[in-house]
Amino acid sequence: MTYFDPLTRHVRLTDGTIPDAAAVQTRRLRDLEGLFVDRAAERALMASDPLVYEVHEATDGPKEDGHLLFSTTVLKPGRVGAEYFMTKGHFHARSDRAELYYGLSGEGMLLLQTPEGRVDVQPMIPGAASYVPPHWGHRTINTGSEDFVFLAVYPADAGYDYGTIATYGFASAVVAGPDGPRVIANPHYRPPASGA
Ligand code: S6P
Ligand code: ZN
Repeated sequence: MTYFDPLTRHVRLTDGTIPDAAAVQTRRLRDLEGLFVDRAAERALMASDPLVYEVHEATDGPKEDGHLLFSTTVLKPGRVGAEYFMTKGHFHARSDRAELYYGLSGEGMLLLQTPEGRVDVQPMIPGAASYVPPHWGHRTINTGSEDFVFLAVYPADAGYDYGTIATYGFASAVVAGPDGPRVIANPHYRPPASGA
């Protein structure tokens, strides 16, 4: 038997970074093209192509059944029109793989959706531990005025299916309303004919 060595990573609570991160993924507005409700506002902001979020991947452990991976997401504050900055959102390539999110700083929402288009929204604040059950697509949204940072822990073989969200979208979007964040229907959502 070959054993994988235990390890510890320091997650900085001040800004969500992981000093010994194996990798840092950067997502700018260009990487989210076509995902926001207000396409004119999206085009207008594209000229400056702002940083929307970073993913700090703690380890590069084996992407195999039985292992876990963990990372932080640092989602910047900002809006495209009335809609808050958000992650691309994905299903897991192995869609039966679950995940746990833990809010570290700032405030946001976790938007979840089944392949048939049933939506759920979980508020996320520091200390909130939110469960993403198997088969739910998931996206996070920064509804605050500071960085929204959370830790994600997921099976190493979960993988990513971005295509389903890119094709059909989420049925809901989160926008700034007069009294704070509002969940609205996404006019661009195209329900899958018989589940994605
Ligand atoms: C991985 C987990 C997160 C996201 C990250 C960025 O399963 O859900 O680490 O990858 O929040 O979101 P996205 O949708 O761009 O991967
Ligand atoms: Zn995930």
